[in-house]
Amino acid sequence: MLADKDRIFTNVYGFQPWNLPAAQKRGDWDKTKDLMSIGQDAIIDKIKASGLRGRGGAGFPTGMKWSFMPKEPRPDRPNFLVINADESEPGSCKDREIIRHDPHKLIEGALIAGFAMRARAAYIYIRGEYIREAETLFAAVKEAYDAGLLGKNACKSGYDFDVFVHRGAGAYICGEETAMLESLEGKKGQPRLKPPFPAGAGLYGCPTTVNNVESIAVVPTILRRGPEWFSSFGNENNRGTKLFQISGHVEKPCVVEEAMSIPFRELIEKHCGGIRGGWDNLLAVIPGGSSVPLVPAAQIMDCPMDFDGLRALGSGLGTAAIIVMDKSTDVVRAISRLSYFYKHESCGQCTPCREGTGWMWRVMERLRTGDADISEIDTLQQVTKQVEGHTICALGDAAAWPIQGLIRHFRPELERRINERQAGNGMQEAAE
Ligand code: L3W
Ligand code: SF4
Repeated sequence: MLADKDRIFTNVYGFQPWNLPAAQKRGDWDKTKDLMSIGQDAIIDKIKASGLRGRGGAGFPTGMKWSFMPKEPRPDRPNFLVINADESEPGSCKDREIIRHDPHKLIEGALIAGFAMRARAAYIYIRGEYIREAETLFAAVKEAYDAGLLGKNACKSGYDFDVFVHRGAGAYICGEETAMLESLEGKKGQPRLKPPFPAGAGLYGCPTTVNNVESIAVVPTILRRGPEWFSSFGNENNRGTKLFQISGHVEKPCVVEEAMSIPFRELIEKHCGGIRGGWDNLLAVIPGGSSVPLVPAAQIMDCPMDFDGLRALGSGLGTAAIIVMDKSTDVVRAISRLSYFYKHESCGQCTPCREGTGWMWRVMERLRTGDADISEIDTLQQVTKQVEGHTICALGDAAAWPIQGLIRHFRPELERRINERQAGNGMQEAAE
């Protein structure tokens, strides 16, 4: 189990105030100027050496992403940092805890990361439903300005840096990085085709890096304690500590910071008091937020909870939002409900996603009630393959993968429902 001394988010449960004096007592904003004084490229090298991979779902190496930014930005084309706080993935609730209770880790991280990539400013795009959290963030940013930590000559570093907080308006798709840029520009939040990636043409057409809240909030601690310390946790290519969010049928749902690669069973035993009704009662787990396929109980027990361990099981770490389902779960209904979510949140600009998500949801509903033909299971599988990889953004994949996982692991359950329904219909016809 991760020792208390190795936790980055020491106030994640809000036992202490979030405000600047309390944050400074916890070590935030301590000699930030010294951290910056090693220079921009040295900071990027340290983040590369730490092995930090993006915490927003895709796991892209953070230091490498920063290195894509121009080293000599033109005055009329400044670099920008955009921080993705549009946490809307079903099951995800970690960035909320950081913003609620440790906002200064994020703001200090924004300054250091922004400086490293020669950004003029950071925009924090926060989910519209996070009303209290946005209030906290606005207040924390103001504290930082008032104390001279942001703005002109931030932290007396000689570097000018602004942080703007921007509230979303309740669209899941604005969490997709290029839809977020559109939304920040005041347009309808619809994803752009990539390439160009944001580092080439991002906010207002300027070089931009989009990072998740957790990715930025861990940066000051990595620099203070050293990249070797961070990379001492987790398996190769899956380094560091990580906020896991565990919901569903465990005794004690929670958000907890643990070492990356902790085995599933250990994580649940140590922090959640086990599975409701005991381990034999576990049915399946969605390990990374609703966008990744579920994994049946028998496969996940000893799996290292990291990018590669879960990929080997045909799933993914995603945002590390672990949704635990015991045997009382109607798993077909659960996945059908997720299908409805993606249909509802599709921005509608590309046909496979706009038409496919609705189509997949309607078949899922028929499978839920058993009113489908048995051949529709294969047809549904084929349609998910036609959506996956054929859309502008990852929402199409995210809608397809949970269904693929269901068919892969629970086909007998789908067939049982259809057969029982048909047998029931047959008996009714015979009685008539
Ligand atoms: C420059 C290249 N930049 C890639 C950058 C790219 C992006 C990052 C990762 O989706 C996933 C998605 C959700 N030159 C580059 C490059 N980049 N190649 O690297 O890119 P990508 O396309 O792999 O992923 P993405 O579009 O950022 C993120 C999944 O996460 N997810 C849900 C997330 C939900 C939240 C939330 O609620 N807060 O984050 C869960 O699994 O489905 O697959 O920055 O520009 N050659
Ligand atoms: Fe919009 Fe869906 Fe296409 Fe993404 S995949 S751009 S959400 S229609």
